[in-house]
Amino acid sequence: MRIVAISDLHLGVGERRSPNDPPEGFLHDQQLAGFIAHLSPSESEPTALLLLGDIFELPGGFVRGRRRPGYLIVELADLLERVVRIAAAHPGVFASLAGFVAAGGAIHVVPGNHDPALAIPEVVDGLVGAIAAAGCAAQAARDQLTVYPGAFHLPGELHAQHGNQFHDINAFASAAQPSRPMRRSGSFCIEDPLGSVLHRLQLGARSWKGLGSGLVELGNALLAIPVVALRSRRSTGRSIGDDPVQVALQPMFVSGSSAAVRRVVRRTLTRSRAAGEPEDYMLQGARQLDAVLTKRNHGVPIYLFGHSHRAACHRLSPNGPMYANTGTWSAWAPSEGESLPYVEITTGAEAPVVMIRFWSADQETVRTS
Ligand SMILES: [Mn+2]
Repeated sequence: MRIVAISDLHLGVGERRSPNDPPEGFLHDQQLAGFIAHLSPSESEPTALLLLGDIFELPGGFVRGRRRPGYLIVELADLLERVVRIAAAHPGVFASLAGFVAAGGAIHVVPGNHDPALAIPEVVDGLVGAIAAAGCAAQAARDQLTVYPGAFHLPGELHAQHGNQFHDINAFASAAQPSRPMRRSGSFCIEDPLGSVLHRLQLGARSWKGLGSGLVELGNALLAIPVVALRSRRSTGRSIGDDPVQVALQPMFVSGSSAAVRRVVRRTLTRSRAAGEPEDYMLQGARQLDAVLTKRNHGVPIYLFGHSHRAACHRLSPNGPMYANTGTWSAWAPSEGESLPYVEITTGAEAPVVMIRFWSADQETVRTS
């Protein structure tokens, strides 16, 4: 079985039409459509496409909604409308997904911190509908698209999750279910990690016009800090049981929130994005996760993440398991340079194989690093 993984596309609603729209982060529609068309699954080579988080700009991320500190409150109708608008802004991508489904391919989706609303079944229905509308049978889309709550785990072969659980400012207290229905029907309460509050704060601070809303966001951020800190402390004390996915989703791999707040202040003062990142958090998190899973006999030879936007493929330690990262196809790449990365995993052989590759519109020049 071949698993092809990409992440962090940050597909938005296209050009910003209102301040409530997140900025569009994806400019490679043609390349992505060509890439997905090229995957063409066959009986001799069954292929699954693994979409490893932050594929869509659905709340959290940059998207506005009503708020209470530490949470976003979003109407289901607005979420569904946003799915439709994202599909309309990226017709080639959705048509290629429909083509992939029609050819018998399976699509596995793991939500990230920019699309936690994918944990809501009605939103998944909306996504299925948008793919079907782009050119495949609704039943096929429903049967072949699966959303996994927080992580995709193949025992003995592969563990894949978005990776925000290792990132103190972007970790969810309950990553398997960051969205909860509100008592008032039709709206959902979604965890709003500090990182997304701060993104909005930065966007607001860029213009005088945005200053008013920036101040509101600042107040919100300050109120959210103790809520987020308390939330993650509570979830850390919770008994985690033995299920490898539940174990992997605990925000136990991140340090306390005071270090995060100090970094964020430094980042705001120096206006340097890099100043906001804890060092090597993804590798540290992956090593700790491997240690915890191995102790429980759930260790795997391949750990796969996204979120950092840095494509990678190497061993976690000499003779240790492999660490791979899908990087990003969005405009928010950490540097110019290598682009359009994907990770290919072959399972079912004696030992699963993982490699990072870079897509070029001219498929002849696809190369392996
Ligand atoms: Mn992310």
